[in-house]
Amino acid sequence: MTATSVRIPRLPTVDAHRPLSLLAWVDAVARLTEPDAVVWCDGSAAEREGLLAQMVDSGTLTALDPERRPGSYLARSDPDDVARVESRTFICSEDAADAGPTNNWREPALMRAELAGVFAGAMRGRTLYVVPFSMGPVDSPLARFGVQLTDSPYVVVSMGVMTRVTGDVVDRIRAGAAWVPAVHSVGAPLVSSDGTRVADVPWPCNPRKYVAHFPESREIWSFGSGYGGNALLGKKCFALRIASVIGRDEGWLAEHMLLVRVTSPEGKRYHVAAAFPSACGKTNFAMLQPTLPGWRVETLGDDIAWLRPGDDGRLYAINPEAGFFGVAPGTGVETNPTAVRMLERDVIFTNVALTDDGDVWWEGLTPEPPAHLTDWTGRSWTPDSGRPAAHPNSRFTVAAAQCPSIADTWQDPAGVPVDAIVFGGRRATNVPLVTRAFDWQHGVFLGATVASEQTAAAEGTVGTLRRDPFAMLPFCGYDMADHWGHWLSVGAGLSEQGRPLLFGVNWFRKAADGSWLWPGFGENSRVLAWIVGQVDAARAGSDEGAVAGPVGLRPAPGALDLDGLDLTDEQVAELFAVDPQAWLAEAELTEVFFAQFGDRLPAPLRTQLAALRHRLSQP
Ligand code: GTP
Ligand code: SPV
Ligand code: MN
Repeated sequence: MTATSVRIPRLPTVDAHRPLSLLAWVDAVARLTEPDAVVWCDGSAAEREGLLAQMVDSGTLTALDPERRPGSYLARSDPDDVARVESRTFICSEDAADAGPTNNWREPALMRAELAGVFAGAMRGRTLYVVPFSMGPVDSPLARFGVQLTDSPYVVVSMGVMTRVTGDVVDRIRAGAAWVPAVHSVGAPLVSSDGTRVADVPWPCNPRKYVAHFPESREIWSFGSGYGGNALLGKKCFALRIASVIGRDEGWLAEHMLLVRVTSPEGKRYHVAAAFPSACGKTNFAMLQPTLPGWRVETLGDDIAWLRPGDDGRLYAINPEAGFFGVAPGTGVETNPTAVRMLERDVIFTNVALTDDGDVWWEGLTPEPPAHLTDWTGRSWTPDSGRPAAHPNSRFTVAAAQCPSIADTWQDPAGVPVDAIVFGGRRATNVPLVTRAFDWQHGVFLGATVASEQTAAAEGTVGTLRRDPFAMLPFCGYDMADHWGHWLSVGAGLSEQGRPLLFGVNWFRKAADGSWLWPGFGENSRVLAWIVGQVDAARAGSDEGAVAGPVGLRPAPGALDLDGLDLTDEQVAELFAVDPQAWLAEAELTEVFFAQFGDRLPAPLRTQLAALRHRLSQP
């Protein structure tokens, strides 16, 4: 037998708590992944233009007609790379218990060894891009830095929209700032191990995918996918999974929430954050055009909020992102005219349909589809094709600054003071239109017990009901029950007057015939007006406008403005109906859901469940 030399790769180890040499890390990852070239990015317009042109050449992007949709492009992904892969998303904490029962835990040393294998040579024939980015305005005390290494130009350009990519971050890191190392490869090397060259495809990816997080060393390793939440590592991986752990340790909250400023007809301003699961209405709510006269809603964020207690006992929030990666289907002039205007130029669309004149279309953009399209898979499509033209999870990527309703304070480094926090899900039955929590602990219970029907934003069967506490089920980097405990303690540390009020909402309740009971979209301003009215009432020490029911406070008769809505008294009653039997049955499920957390379940949540059952059992 002849001795062969076997190269055993090792994953470059880093420790994000301590500044380490960025150069040494980039070098180590390059040695592991063997790219043809290493390119440092600075987020400049020239860099973006160059990458866009390169992707048009390679077939990754189709340039749209510059007359109709200037500066805009269409990407068609591999049909098997269209959503987040929750089953391949891993939390690799030292102790399995720290990941909790709702995450996929993997032993960190084993995962490192496995990743070292899949990343070895993964970038052969490709360019490794170094993308330094900031989550939050670079100068904000709430900002956090990261560096993503990727072999995907689509990811580089998308990161340039969704985060603040700038060389300033490299300077900060050199000066000693902490940063999160994030490595990404599409997992499709262009040179095979025997040295033969492989032809590239428009959307390279790998059927074997990994989205791995190391909470202790605060690292991210993602392999095999080019899709948003799997590949744009500043977003869900950093700003939620890793940031939730940093927030736990530092006393703040990283949440899957939109953020808006609401101005009343009297000119009074409020800030509201809302957590709804993926594809359950955050972008739409963040951009809503109030139908109530005199009200104004301005956008600060549509997906992620970082909330930190201030010295004055209030909770301050920033949107750590710089762009929107929004769901296209359902976005139309009737539902979200603001988004339609936002998408007029400089947009990257992924998996929508292409019109014959070089523009885009998706279900819901116009009431009637065009007579002919090229669908998201590149096939010819007509209205009688019997399949959607755009993928249900097709998306747009666009700069936040381009949003017509963006608030002038959206980049305020200090953040904005939050007055109300809303939790919601997609529930055809049971859950009322709006409920105000009795107090903070009850509100945490409302957040912890959110369930929602599965959407197309992740792999899985659309429509099945699943628990999605705080809309964070796929995004919490540590034990979910600890997350609830953290919420309880953050709330307890706020001042009585400064503490936001907590609410539950459900825009998705259905009538017996399957139609929506509530018109939604701009009409949600009616609910928002009641919510901020409750903030005023609570600060004045009153419960005016609310009446107590078994599941929480609801609008008193006449307190929710329904003027001009085409709703019968029966329909309004149905919107708010609480069926004690159905709720008691759901309480059983909550008990089972809670039980998996064992001793980590905070005692106040057990108390809340008992109190709910007690109220439901009252005659
Ligand atoms: P992610 O980006 O996945 O986190 O989604 P999101 O929470 O931002 O959801 P988005 O606002 O994109 O809405 C998803 C879908 O829900 C779209 O098809 C919308 O048209 C629909 N939707 C949003 N708001 C409402 C509403 O008030 N009522 C109804 N019936 N549908 C809504
Ligand atoms: C979500 O799924 O909640 C999204 C899209 O906002 S992704 O970036 O893929 O997570
Ligand atoms: Mn989201």
